[in-house]
Amino acid sequence: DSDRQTRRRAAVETVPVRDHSLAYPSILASAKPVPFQQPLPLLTFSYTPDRLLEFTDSALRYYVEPPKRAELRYGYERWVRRPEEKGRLDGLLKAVSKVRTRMDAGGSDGGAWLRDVGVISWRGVMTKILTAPYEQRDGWEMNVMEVNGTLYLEEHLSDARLAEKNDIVPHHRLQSYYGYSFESWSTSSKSGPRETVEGHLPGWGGDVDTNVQWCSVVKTKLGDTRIVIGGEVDCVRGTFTGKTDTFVELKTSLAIRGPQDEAKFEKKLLKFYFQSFLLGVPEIVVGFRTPSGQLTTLQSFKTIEIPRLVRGKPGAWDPLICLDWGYRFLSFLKSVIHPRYDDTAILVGKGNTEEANTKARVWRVKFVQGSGVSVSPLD
Ligand code: 0WD
Ligand code: CA
Repeated sequence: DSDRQTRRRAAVETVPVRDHSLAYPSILASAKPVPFQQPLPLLTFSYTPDRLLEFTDSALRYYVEPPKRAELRYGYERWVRRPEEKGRLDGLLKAVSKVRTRMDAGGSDGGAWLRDVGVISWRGVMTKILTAPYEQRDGWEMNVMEVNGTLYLEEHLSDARLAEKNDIVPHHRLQSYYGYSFESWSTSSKSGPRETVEGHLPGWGGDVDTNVQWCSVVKTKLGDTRIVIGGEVDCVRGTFTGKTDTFVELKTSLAIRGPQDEAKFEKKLLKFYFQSFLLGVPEIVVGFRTPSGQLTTLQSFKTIEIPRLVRGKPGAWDPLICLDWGYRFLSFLKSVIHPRYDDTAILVGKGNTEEANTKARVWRVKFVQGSGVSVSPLD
């Protein structure tokens, strides 16, 4: 039982992130470059307006140039808004199981590859983990399940937090609509020149329904850890090649009017960068807007060039710090959570390791901004 006690103690230990975010120059020197493998797509799927998951590309959109000075407020009253949900893994698990069936049927060793996956998660969760060293504003919590050596990470939103997110002030609600509206102005359901949507302003791609999403599932590797990530892809440029090379991420941001705005934008680029990097999205198109939602300019960024753009600037960040931190974070999780087979038996009070080994256990990870993460078992 001393083993068990040791683990309980380890489980509440905090790994400080403070050093990463505050002692920036010294960390620069000490961060080890952790390799991140180019993400390879496994499959794509769509959510329908009824929020049904189907293995089609029905929700795939094509990039088109938005009209000059487009009004992002357009269509706000007709927005079909998906209520905030808990960020459960169900959809991703469905997709992973589909990948497994396809691979087994195809006779490749892909099934074996999947059995050796260390982490399965939505992209949004991985973005939160990797950008934590620079996060000064928001904390987060996640649930971690361990099944046969694979860690399943999902965001944890308390009921109170969820209610809060669903009850945002109208002003913020409108701002988040601007992002979706920009997607409508900048995409079309067919490739080629945009078709006019009946009864709407020219260039409008159709009313916003946030139930509808096109998602991609990729496999990648951080250091020696194999990771499967799923996430939403806004559109493709030209055609969908089956690879990630034509994926485009769309963003809106307030037009930059001075050095302070610029520094703020460069900070935002950290999240833009990792969000796209994690799915292998090579291009990010940013629509700059006025405070009242009129599009002013467009700027396209090559994802891989973003770190160089911010280097040495006031809002500077270094992706190597994030990857190094991400690797340490996952190693820490594994060291706390991964029971050796015989330990699992002790923990669940069973002699039969086979049986014990298939029992999922849930852990709660808490990240406190500027401080660090802690992990504890959920009993
Ligand atoms: O509701 C939640 N809290 C979560 C939902 C947490 C985690 C995942 N999800 C769902 C997503 O809606 C999606 O179906 O999981 C799937 C994959 O999401 P992801 O790609 O991992 O999500 P993320 O990278 O955080 O966000 C990608 C886009 C956002 O684009 P911008 O450009 O704003 O980053 O997904 C959309 C949004 O367009 N999105 C949402 N839309 C409506 N409600 C939400 C939400 N809660 N979260 C993300
Ligand atoms: Ca987007």
